[in-house]
Amino acid sequence: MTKTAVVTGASSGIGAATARRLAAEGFHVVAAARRRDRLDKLAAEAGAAEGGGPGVEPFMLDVTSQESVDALAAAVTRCDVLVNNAGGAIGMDPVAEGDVADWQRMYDVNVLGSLRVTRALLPKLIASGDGVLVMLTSTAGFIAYEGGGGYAAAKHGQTAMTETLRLELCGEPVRVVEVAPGMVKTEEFSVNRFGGDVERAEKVYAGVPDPLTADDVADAVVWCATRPSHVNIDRLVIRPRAQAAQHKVYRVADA
Ligand code: 8X3
Repeated sequence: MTKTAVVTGASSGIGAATARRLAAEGFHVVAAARRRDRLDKLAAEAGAAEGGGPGVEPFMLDVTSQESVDALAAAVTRCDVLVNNAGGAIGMDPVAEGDVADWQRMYDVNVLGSLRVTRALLPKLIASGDGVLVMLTSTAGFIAYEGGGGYAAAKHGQTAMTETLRLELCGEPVRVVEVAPGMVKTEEFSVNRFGGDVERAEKVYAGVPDPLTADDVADAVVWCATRPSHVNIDRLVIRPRAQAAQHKVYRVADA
């Protein structure tokens, strides 16, 4: 029987890379995100699923809409792996000037989005008899940094939710895994954070020899999700070698 994995935020970055890798591992991957054109491209490249077989099945999903998440739950008949990846940052305002709407949006996508999808698919993860829930958080889920207040608050919330869920599910056949990346250079994360300002986004990675790629993180996610059934990777922190700690980043001087 082909196992089914649901990946949210699958239209780009870590989500798309994870969907690709899970499909390559033989999963039926429900690649869920808002942008249908990108999902179709992903399915064409990674191999479109036929019926419930291996490959990618695109599904249009907005994790901030309960109606949309309900439609996902109705469409997915089986769920062995859930990757709550949809999320993101908006802005770098200091707390003193924190934009309430931006903070609400970050909480809605990162925390409540994960809650909506988890609630919707948890019965199927349990029914699978060997479910794995992977929560994509961030090192911002346990470390604060200047300008990161709203994002760190949301990611701390998501981390707390993950730990709580693991406690509450103890005894059920579901593993709860947190993957917390540090500096990852993806096509959209920083560009979205800075409202489309590509130049400002590039400065985040200026001179850093090798930030992580989406595929590096996807590799870690798939590794966690494919350990033997009794092995729960509680939290995997993954950073580039050039980032020894949140504020300790090696940069080549003249970059
Ligand atoms: C992304 C890591 O350092 O930009 O989740 O908050 S950081």
